[in-house]
Amino acid sequence: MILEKAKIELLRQIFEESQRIVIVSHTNPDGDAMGSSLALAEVLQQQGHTVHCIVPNRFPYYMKWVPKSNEIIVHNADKLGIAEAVIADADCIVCADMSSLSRLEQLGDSIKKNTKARRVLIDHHLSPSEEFDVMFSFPESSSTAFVVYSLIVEMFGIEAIDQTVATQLYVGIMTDTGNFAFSYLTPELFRAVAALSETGIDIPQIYNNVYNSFTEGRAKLFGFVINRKMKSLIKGTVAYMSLTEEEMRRFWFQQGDSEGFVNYPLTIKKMRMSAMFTEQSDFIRVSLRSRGNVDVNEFARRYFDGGGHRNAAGGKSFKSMEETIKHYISAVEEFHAEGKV
Ligand SMILES: [Mn+2]
Repeated sequence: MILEKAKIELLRQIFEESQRIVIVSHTNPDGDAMGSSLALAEVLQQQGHTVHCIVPNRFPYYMKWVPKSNEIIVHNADKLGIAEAVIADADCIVCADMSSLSRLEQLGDSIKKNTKARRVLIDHHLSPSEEFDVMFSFPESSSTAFVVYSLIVEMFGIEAIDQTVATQLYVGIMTDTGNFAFSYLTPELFRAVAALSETGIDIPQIYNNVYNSFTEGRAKLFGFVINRKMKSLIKGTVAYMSLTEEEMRRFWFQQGDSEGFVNYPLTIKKMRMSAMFTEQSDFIRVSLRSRGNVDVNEFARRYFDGGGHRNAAGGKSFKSMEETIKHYISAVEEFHAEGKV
């Protein structure tokens, strides 16, 4: 990862001039959103700043063990208005693991109201928007946590990474790489992981805390989705699954329970692309995954007003589940006709 000297100096200057720093991350925060935000917050606090982390909505229950996650302010559950107050007061706002303020909905509007705060982007999604004073956007990085690791080492030295920070960063790297199975597994990444491991973090325990900590309802829901809801198209090379609110209630659904389901069809050898449609209160969340050259970032942009990475992207649909699936099927056929899947 090449960090431009001039940009590092600018970031250093922004931080030096900012007593109150707010770090925000995306809706439905995942391990990388939490890990990268918390690690940066921890190091900036060590440096004497007042730092708050804010996410738009709750993170999954199996992430509650992450050190300092209890200090994250959840905007839509923040009855006292603490998030709004710290945003209004902030000298600097860092957006971590997201490429645009529009991904934050109302929280994004509150940020835009604070016109004096400098805005920093630290991210690895494609196509960042131009609303930042300084951007560290690395689509070729496996995770934002790895970008944060590199920035911390460059600005504050490896000594700034204690066990707490190392655990937080490892959660981000582990979850966004699918436990070191997805793209961008560079030697440089493994050197970073080696440095994290030097701090004495308990890697098998971190794995267990994240991947072996679900409820029985989640296991049964998973079986139901794969057995009853998975359908395939284009000679079994494209899959899709859907979950309605009624189905989720039947399995005592808790936020985060369907996380990762979309990856499962790709365990089938000839599968090239997979989609999961999850009903939310006012829209359908679309999650997309693919293998190799099949570009679901392009697919999400074209058909579902979304985006992300080449092999992992997402979007939204404001139609009914039935209409959404119809739209998906015709989109897949068009994509297939163009030789893209
Ligand atoms: Mn990420």
